[in-house]
Amino acid sequence: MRLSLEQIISYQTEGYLIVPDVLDGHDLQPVIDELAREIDGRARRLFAEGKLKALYEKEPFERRYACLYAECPEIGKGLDIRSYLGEAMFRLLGHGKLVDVVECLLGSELSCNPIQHVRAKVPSKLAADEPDYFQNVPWHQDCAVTSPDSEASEIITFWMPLVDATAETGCMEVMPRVFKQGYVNHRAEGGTTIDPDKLPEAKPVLAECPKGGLVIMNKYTPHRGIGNRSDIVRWSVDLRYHKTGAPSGRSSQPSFPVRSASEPESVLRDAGEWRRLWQAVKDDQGRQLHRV
Ligand SMILES: O=C(O)CCC(=O)C(=O)O
Ligand SMILES: [Fe+2]
Repeated sequence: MRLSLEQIISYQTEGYLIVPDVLDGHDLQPVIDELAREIDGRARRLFAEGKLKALYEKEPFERRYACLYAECPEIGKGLDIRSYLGEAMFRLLGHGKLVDVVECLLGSELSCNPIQHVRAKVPSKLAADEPDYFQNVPWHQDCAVTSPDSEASEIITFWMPLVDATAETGCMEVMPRVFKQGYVNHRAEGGTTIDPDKLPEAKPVLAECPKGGLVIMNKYTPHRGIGNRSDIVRWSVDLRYHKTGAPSGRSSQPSFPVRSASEPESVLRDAGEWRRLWQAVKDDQGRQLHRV
């Protein structure tokens, strides 16, 4: 799929764009199956340790993690793309249908940025007493978690839900047009978030997005995740892309080419190599590169 001129202009004017039907169920199923296996493995370990009373094997993907989490929040400890480094997830990062959309905004020399997450936002009623800012993300701009040497880099966020993201399941809210102001001061307390007295006054827009769609955001667009009032887990993946060679904002973590018109053979197709690149990174380096 290519973005239309209207969509490109809308992205450039508003600082975000919602694009439905980029991927179909068939494209997403390998990632969902891989996540389901990861959750199953975690559940079996916790069950063996006596921390879970049941495995909830009959529950569908959208529900099982919530059932497990309700009994044992440890199921989600450290759960992210870089912790399990799945082959299907690697294929999604460079998926042709996704990269075609990226190309419409950034040209044909493209790298996948190392800031990449999978999030399992559980129903709010199950949320632990301790706030979890990875699941319930407060107002921020994505540039706040990049190093300042990437200020001039266009790093675009591609957020995609693995279930329908609605006001009920806990989609994002975005502030349109505000990106033109550039970086707004953030603070680390309360999850990397915009200083409350600096919060722009723009009226937020609900960024509902069906499964298979994308929410694309400028790195200066303020956004947050709203609460999950449903009974299902709001699974989502958020990725970022930048032009190959531009500072990624995470120089100590692996970026890799996903498209190149000038050197097609430079595109990384080997999931094993991607894993090795991540395994060579020390654990806490990403956090140190945040601005606050
Ligand atoms: O998934 C969410 O609710 C927020 C994610 C986010 O902030 C991002 O993808 O940049
Ligand atoms: Fe974000």
